[in-house]
Amino acid sequence: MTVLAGRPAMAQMKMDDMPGMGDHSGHDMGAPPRSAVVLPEGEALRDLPRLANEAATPGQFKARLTAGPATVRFAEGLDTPILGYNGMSPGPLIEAVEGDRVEITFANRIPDEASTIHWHGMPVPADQDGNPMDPVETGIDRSYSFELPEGSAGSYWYHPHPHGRTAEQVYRGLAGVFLVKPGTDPIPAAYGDTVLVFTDLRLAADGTLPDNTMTDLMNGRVGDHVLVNGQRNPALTVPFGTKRRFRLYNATNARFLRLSFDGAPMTIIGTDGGLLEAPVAADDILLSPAERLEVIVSFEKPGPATLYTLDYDRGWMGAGRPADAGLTLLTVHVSQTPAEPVPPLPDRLRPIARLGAPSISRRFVFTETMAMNANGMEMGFLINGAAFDMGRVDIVAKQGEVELWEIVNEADMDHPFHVHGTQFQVVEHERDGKVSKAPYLAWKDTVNVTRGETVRLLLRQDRPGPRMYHCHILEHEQLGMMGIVDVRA
Ligand SMILES: [Cu+2]
Repeated sequence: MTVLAGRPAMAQMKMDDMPGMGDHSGHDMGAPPRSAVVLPEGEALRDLPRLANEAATPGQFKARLTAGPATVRFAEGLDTPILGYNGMSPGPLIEAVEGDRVEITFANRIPDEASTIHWHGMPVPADQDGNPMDPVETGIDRSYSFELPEGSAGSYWYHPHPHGRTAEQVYRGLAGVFLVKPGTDPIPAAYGDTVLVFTDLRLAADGTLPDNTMTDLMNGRVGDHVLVNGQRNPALTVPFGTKRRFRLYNATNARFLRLSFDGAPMTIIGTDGGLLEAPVAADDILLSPAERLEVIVSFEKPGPATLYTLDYDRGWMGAGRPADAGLTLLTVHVSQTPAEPVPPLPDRLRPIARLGAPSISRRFVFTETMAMNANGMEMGFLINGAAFDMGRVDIVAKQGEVELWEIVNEADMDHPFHVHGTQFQVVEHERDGKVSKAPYLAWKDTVNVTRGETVRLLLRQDRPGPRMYHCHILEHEQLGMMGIVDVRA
């Protein structure tokens, strides 16, 4: 971290402006208080409710999503006010098929706040992508419409992206899954298709969601309870010999999840933008905020198999680094009953065309700055020395041209990098002069850039218009770590 003296901060926080920094006790410069609220565990894993398709015509998906206040009961006897889509968090699961025409009417019923819906990772036109430049004011309905091109099947999601309020609206509950299915799926249907969405809950003793503290703004908000589909350590029962397809979503603001299944081998079959070319065995996986992975888990022996977290040091400012390791997120009870025989996983899943030689290369340097002055602490999360400015185009790109982007992390924390409007291919990582190739060819929209690391990726924007690129620790995005690429025909 660079310490600046007397320089105007690009993203300024003054302690007396901050929620919880003034009069009430319990919030201070240090770690947020860890709540003693106990959440029930071991309930049956719930399927995410689906958003019903109201279209009568095949090939169309039409529905309505209303964002607004809702109440949920995470713990016995405590009502928690949240924000939900159609009254729920995670929001309803949207499932559409490649080639579908999608029209979703968004009704913003969040009191006194603008919002948007950003279709994270999806190939939608720039003016349909819920940019901060296109706010939907409270009380207003707007329609988002787009087509899902052939080849776009993947594990996408949706969440708000309003200027300055994304982090808060997401931790208050606004995020949902958007699955795009292919016409024909190479993964055997007998493996099922189970979505696991990870969110991160901090619950005060009175059941409310506390405001962000200074620690949250520096590190990103990390809660007390990692939830799976809104539940704490839910349970699933399967016959032994089951192979199950899981889609893992990190929908937290800022929690890095290094995960493993104990006693059940895991095979990666897909990333953010859909299937890999071939399956890849993995002992453990890292899901940084906003990333997704598809895995096949083989439950080969009877008994419990748990999905749990391993330690991962993503760089932490100040006190209160949360304990990352040893959290049980999901418990699978593998029964003595043998499963019906299932087809094997195919050796080849689909071809991925490698993006060709880039016509231009660009460099994005991530830094953090901090300064103390008479007004309080000023922090900046910057890209190429600048904080986000909605009125500024940072770079101009040409539609349809392959570009090489070099993301350089000169900061003290990992920053997961995300670009809107397209999927990219990671080429290599460089650290201390040592270059390592990406382990497999894949379509991704979010990649973690560890501190001190450089990630090189190839991307092509096929649709014109302004697109955001930013750190997906949402508090960092809010404090300036975002830019605009204007794609021109
Ligand atoms: Cu960041």
